Amino acid sequence: RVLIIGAAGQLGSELTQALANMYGGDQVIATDINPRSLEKFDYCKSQVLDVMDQSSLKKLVQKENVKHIYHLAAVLSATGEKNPLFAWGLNMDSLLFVLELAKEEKLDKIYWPSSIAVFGPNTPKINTPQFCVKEPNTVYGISKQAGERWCEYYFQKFGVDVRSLRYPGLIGYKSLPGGGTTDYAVDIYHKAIAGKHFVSFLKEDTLLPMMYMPDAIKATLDLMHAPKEQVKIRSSYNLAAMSFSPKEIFESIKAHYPNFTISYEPDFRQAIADSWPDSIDDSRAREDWGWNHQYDLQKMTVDILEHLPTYSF
Ligand code: VAH
Repeated sequence: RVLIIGAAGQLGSELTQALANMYGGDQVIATDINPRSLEKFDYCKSQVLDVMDQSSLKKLVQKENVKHIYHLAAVLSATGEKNPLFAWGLNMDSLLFVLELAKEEKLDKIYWPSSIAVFGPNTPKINTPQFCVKEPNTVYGISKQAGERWCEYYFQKFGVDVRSLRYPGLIGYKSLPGGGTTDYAVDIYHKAIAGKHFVSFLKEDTLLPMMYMPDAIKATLDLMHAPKEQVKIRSSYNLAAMSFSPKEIFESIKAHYPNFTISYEPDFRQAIADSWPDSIDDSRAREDWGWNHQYDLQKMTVDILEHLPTYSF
């Protein structure tokens, strides 16, 4: 069976559906700490799980004969800065336990998301390479960098088949904006279809690597189903699709909503965004296991504006 930890999150909400479509709902167990959030998982098995509750997690893995774990639970960048030690504890202790569990229970595969947040202010900003200086200055980024080191360690030392992607900002319409610095790009669509003015917490020219959720789901499943020998990088793969700024995404929406308006009020999240790259070189993912993105900004905007107005949360 396939276990998703943090299934009700932005990535989990869509990845769980994709995994159930692939393996059948009875083979997928969606878990999250928030009981109410599990109501939407009527197409697969679901159960409340606090990822920090290690004995419950171990019992669940044994009882349900889990062979794959997608560990998606984490505190994101902006929220993490408000509660650094809690964010570090949750992000790190939970990963270490999942890796140890994979080793002890001889699980087949583990998936754990990393992020462009592993890059810091002195990382090359344009076409950021797969291997480069990484001095992240957010708790979230520090936890993702440390997590990458642990993933590679458990693969090399114990043969745990853990795989990972450094996601850019993920944009989707099936979950509400969360605690991410890139979540302005989710919120902007909600404001547009509600006929409201949008206040951007990032400056208009803040370029960030971004990806539409269907591309992120495809990359995740492509990586997890690639033959083992093709997965040559066991820290985490750079992954990219597009880069845009608040002004550019606003313009792409305004083409469909001519009366839409924006203003810019940068806050603490500007410094986080400024510490991240403008664009990412993901040639290794494309070479090693055939990654290829489908969505650019215009195509994403058309798809979101088509679906969001009638999507029920
Ligand atoms: C965040 N959405 O903003 C996440 C992501 C690259 C950004 O890691 O924290």
